[in-house]
Amino acid sequence: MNKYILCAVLIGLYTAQLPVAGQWTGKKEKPTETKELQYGPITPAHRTDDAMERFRRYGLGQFIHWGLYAIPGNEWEGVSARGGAAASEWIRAWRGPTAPKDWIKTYDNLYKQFNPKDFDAKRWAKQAKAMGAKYVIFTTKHHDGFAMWPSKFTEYNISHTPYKKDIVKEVVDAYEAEGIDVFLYFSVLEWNNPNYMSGEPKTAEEKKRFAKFLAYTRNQLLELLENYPTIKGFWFDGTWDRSWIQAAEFTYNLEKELRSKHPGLIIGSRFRNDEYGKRHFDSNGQLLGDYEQGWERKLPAEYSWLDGNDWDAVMTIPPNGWGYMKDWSGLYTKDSYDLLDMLLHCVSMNGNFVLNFGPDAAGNMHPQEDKIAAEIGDWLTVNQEAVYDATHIDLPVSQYGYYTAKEEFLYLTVFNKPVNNRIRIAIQKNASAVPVSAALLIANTALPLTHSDIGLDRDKNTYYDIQLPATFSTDKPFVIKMKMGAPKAKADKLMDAKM
Ligand code: FHN
Repeated sequence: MNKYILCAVLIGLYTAQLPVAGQWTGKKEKPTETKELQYGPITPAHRTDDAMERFRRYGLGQFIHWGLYAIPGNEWEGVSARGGAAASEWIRAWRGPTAPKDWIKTYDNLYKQFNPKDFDAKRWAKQAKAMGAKYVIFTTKHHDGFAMWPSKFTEYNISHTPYKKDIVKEVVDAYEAEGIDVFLYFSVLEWNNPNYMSGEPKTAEEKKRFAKFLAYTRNQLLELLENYPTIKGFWFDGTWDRSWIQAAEFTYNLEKELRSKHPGLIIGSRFRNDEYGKRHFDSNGQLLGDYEQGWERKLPAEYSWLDGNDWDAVMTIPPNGWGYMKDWSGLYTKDSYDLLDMLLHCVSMNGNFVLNFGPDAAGNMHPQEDKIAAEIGDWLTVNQEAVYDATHIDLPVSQYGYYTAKEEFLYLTVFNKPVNNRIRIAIQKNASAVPVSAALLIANTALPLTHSDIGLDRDKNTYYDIQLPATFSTDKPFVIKMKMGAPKAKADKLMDAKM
């Protein structure tokens, strides 16, 4: 099999496990019939408790993928795994002509050299704080099964490395000391666990083995809640295999148990499925979990696609690859402008944007990640009012950027400044609140605002023009802050042409 076909196969394998396309590339199809479900949602689709209200206000999160895969950094002895492994944190699954001889054996012994000499969780947490992250999702265990905490349920854990110390605890303590909430990423599937299987257990022996795996998974999750009781939630992954899907009764009861042990725990829609195998949304189209957890390296094009659900979108800076990659050459790597656009895109649709960092084996972020963290932090320092605690507002979509709203204020974060420096705001003609004043947030300078009834035939909107200074120019997104108030007396109804 030549490497291009192999690559296509690997990418296919990697992407095949992603949520069903229809769920994330358009409005959700509503089932035509209602089924009586035993293993449907456990929590209401729109929780109103403090923990969930806090989740809604996060805006920006940090994802950290860190584990043994940081040691190879997507290559080995000078040979790139690009094309041989689907992603850097998937490097254990490196196959084909470029894969090193006895690679799996080599990989499964990497723990013996894991000793991040530069690791300083406090440094990471301070960087995340300065960036403006309000929560962090940290990989306790990825698909390779290596536990970054001293688990009692597997020897394959951090205490058996030269580093020895409990990395999960260090991260939890450091981030919470900075006021950043911690969520724990947990991969259900484990490539190297003899009791794991991707297919449905059929024989008595397979059923016995997989039952052991399910018990092990439950033990580790209860252990994480016991060891780190201050965490706010789990970010589950690796739940797409038939073996897990057929265990709907077990996963339903496990979710109930986790929630009972940790009131307020937040669990996304990727954890489990109903008894018909429906993931993320049950057979009746109801959200399974507290928020939509399928927006991975993709964003909803329209607010209506979300059906009012809470959601997060997780994003890599390189095109793909969540774990450390030494070599970013030849790849389009997103800059802070791209990522701020995605952040405002998410917040304008009531979602959280979670930016991924993949530290190297020594415990350092990639230099490009350091640069982007600082640039995002600088921008948010000045413009954070338009992001944090801001929500979606039902207005005609702006061609200039993204609307967010908070109390009596409307914010427009402009990414596309018109050549005439005139920002035209379309407001529904029957709106109860319209812009009554406008200012440039960055300098708090008032801007001229005029009501422009353009007279578009039968237009259901009216327009408010905000004029930026003719000399205004910037290479960064900027925010126009508008105070909203009751519309003034309507202009006389202009005659429409008799068609
Ligand atoms: O297979 C994983 C992948 O390695 C990575 O952890 C992403 C992050 O959301 N989740 C899975 C792919 O959907």
